[in-house]
Amino acid sequence: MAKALKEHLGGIDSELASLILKISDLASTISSELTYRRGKADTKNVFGELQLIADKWADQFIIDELRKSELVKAVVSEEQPDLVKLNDTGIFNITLDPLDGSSNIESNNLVGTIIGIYKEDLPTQGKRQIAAMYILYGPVTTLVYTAQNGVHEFLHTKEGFVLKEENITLPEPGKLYGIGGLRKDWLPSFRRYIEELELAGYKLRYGGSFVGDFNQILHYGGIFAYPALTTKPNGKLRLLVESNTMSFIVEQAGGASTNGTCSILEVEPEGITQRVPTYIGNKALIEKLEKIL
Ligand code: P6P
Repeated sequence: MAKALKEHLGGIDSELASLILKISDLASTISSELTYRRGKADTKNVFGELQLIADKWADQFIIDELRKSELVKAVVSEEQPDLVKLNDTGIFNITLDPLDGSSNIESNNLVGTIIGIYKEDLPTQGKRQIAAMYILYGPVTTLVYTAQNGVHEFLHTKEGFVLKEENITLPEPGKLYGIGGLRKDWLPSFRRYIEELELAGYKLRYGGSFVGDFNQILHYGGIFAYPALTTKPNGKLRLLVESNTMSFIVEQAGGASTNGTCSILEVEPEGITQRVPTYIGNKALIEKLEKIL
């Protein structure tokens, strides 16, 4: 019988384990509600992006459930304009992208929930995370987490989340590349770097959701990037609620991240809405890219 998530979490701090388990309990409700929470809301998020009904519902649902847990002090969410205070006696601070890639809901492509867990008050550097996780709503629902104990993946079954793979490391040298933005807007040096990967036989996999595209890199190796663009020097991805979480996971899986000059986890946030050029994947690919950029 494959190990249950609760058993796997037995080796970490008990309050952190309780929080991760509490979050994992939300997965089946979120996944099933995607069937019904469809269409556009009539509001925009702090990034000026049109919110979907599912974005707003998932955001409120997760925040309400975290509040009930009494484990969480505050949340920074992609769908909230400011930090949301939950419990003064809470232990953890959370970064949250409730439904990353939600524009994929209409076309039934991958979406997911991205969560970073801190004890430090937010905003703070990504290296201060004590755990990071995501839930991926796809053909099946999976959960990936690290509590600085390696990266582990669980499959949602009728019996709950059971271990699918533990201590995941990025396969070398990797097979895939997935790059956001328009090719014409990539920096020339970056475009040449990608053309070299193409000549070396790397295959394009880009699905419009960071969490889904990252999950492919975790399993098959390669590089994902939402790069600096000539039109958007900081790219598109949000430092706190997207890039820091995935960078923490990839570095725990033997990979690397960079904003072009240093690990994304080292970037000192200037505020909760900061975007960051995001390059993430096999260490050798990231090191080579940093030299070029
Ligand atoms: P584009 C989703 O909105 C997101 O923030 C990431 O999940 C994804 O990688 C990116 O934006 C997709 O952006 O410009 O390709 O639609």
